[in-house]
Amino acid sequence: MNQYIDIHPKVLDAIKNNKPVVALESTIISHGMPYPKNVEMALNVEKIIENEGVVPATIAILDGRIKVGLTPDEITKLAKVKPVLKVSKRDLAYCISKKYHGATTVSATILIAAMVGIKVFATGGIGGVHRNAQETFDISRDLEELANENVCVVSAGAKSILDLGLTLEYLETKGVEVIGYKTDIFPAFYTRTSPFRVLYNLDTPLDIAKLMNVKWNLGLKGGVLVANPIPEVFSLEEEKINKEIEKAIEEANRLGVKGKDITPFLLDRIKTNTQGESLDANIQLVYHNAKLGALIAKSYANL
Ligand code: PSU
Ligand code: MN
Repeated sequence: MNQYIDIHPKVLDAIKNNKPVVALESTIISHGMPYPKNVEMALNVEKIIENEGVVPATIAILDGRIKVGLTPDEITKLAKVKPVLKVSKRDLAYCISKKYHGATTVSATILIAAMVGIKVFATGGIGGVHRNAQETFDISRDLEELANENVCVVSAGAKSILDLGLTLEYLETKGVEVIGYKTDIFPAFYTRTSPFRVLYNLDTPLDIAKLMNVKWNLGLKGGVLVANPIPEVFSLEEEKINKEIEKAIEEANRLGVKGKDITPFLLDRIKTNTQGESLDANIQLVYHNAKLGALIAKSYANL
């Protein structure tokens, strides 16, 4: 395998023997949630996947080594230690060459999953086209990697800190299927609905696995985005959360927050201003996606 990558023995065994594996990102741990809830979340997500008989593989960079599959101690270290770089494709070679710690975003996690042959990746929400991207050019690298690599990403849609309409248009341009899991509506992370529809509503993990199989057997390069709405009981009130999002964006603009700092800044502000309500919703939707990711990985491995 690649000279910069260490694969956990359990993960390696699964990859070699076509057993199901679900990749997990680490920016959500180090930049998306505060300590100690981040550790609790990351360890629980792995358990949820294991309970389905699937191997979890949290991906991160420790001392300049790409780790595919972390031990609980390594997860705890990543959640606590500072500094940890937020690593997207642009940051990967720098982080490794300097032997720094790095937390992989959706984009870098997709890249690494594809390098080692993991087909399914579960996360919370993806990055996308930011509001006002017409001026800032701020379009997440996550969308490029979704376009380029053969990995199925399970998300709860995208947050309305982004321009959801433009994000969906961009995915269409790049040829990425957006699958609503038991829904016709693109979910907006904290809420089950948004003003946007999805074209394809699939209601079993097997149907999703079949689509992945056809796509890649055809030689069509690129990912599949599964949008799995947050469970009703954990979803937030649309008007209220959208107001908080607007407020946080205004503050970011006032303070001149830009580039890779903007998503973590907005998440933190929204969490504080909702007294942690948004964080609890975020954690629950990640659990929900981990479970679905595990089911899709199993179905795909059995095809
Ligand atoms: N959305 C969340 N939590 C997160 C992220 C997004 O609710 O932690 C992270 C993911 O790692 C995603 C990244 O890939 O933010 C996108 O960052 P940017 O907008 O800078 O591309
Ligand atoms: Mn950006």
